[in-house]
Amino acid sequence: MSAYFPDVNKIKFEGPDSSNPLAFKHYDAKKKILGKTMADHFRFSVCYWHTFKGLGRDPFGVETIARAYDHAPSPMKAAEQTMEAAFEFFTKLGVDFWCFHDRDIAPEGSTLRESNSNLDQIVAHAKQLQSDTGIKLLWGTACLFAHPRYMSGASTNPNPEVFAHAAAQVKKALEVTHELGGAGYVFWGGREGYETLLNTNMERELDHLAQFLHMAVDYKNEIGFKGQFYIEPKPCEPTKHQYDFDAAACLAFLLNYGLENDLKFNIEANHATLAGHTFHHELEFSRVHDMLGSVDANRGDPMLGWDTDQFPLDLYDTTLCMLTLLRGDGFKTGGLNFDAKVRRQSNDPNDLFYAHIGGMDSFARGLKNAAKIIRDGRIDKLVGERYAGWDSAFGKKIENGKIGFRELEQYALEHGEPAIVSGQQELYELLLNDAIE
Ligand code: XLS
Ligand code: CA
Ligand code: CA
Repeated sequence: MSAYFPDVNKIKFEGPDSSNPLAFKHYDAKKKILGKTMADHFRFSVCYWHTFKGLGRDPFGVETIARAYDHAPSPMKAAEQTMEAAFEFFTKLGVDFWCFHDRDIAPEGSTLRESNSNLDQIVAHAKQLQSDTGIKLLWGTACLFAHPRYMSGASTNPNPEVFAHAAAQVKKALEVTHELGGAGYVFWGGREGYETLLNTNMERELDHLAQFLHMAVDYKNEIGFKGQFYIEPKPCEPTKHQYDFDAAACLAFLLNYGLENDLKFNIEANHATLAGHTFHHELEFSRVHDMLGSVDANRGDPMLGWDTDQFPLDLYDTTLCMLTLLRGDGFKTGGLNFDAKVRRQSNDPNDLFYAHIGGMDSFARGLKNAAKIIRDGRIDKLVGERYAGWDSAFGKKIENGKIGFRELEQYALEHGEPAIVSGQQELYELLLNDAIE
């Protein structure tokens, strides 16, 4: 298996002093950090859509990237070759997982039946490659946003026939994800939102979105698929106001419709920043609500402000992300999927390796830094001291609901002005900088 990336051998860990760009300097799969191997901490995954199907098209220009696996007499042959190229890439890079949308891996046919049969054929091929290589599926999903039928949404479409088509597509996507032993399934509502109040019945659309997810849960149980369901927040792009805006909006939606035990979150870094949050804010919000399931790693460009899906390199970001994950005891079913794409001017196949190696090394550094912060303990100690009042008998009484406004008024009258204490943000920042390597 060495057809599509002939210049690259298996990527090895060579340590921080290596000058070889096709080697890991920090990601050492078997190295243990805080009792767990790096591979188990990250459960790194490569996404099919950007890495193999993203060919550099943008609103101003056509594709700039030509891949050898696309040279084929038919779209199905190209799909087969792409799958082979993908598994060659996963193996050489040394990741354990991959992710896909149904329409990334097999071309849409002229009927739903034909699309399903295309998918079955490619899935059989993928299953064989999974068993040959030991690489596993982190999650599958359905593309419910590219075809014109979904221009006004999939499950939130004004037309129930479109709802039916989307249901049929998700039914099949669940079946093939199950067939491939997927550890999860993602719902990202690309066009589930609205542009204007004028033509939109928001109440019905939200109800339909929830109904659709309930049906998916029922079908999951019916076929015995044990993978975790995730909902992936994103505020905008392509829809102006998406119903799954951010983690808080998703939580409110799930609670409102009784779905909170059936889905967790797949948090994407660039979606957090588009929502006006930091990546670590969204992760921490999810963690404290026990909703953190999986991560789509990437970064935006602060100068551009749209969904640029660049590979993550910011060590502050990766450190704080790993700190949240470590505090939450890490991934269970989820993993760290690179939902990131090379720039359209990076049209050499080797660029795909540089991109992923850079991302994996950045997260490996983030993990080492986060472990250092935890071992060092100074930040945790300071936070403990900052909230120590809540551990006192008085603080406990409030937390345990033992006293109310009357008693609190009495306390305030007796004790006078509370001390005004520094939040010491600069000290924390200095300690963070001490850890960054
Ligand atoms: C798009 C989303 C999408 C989901 C899967 O912005 O990131 O790729 O991860 O449909
Ligand atoms: Ca994503
Ligand atoms: Ca994105």
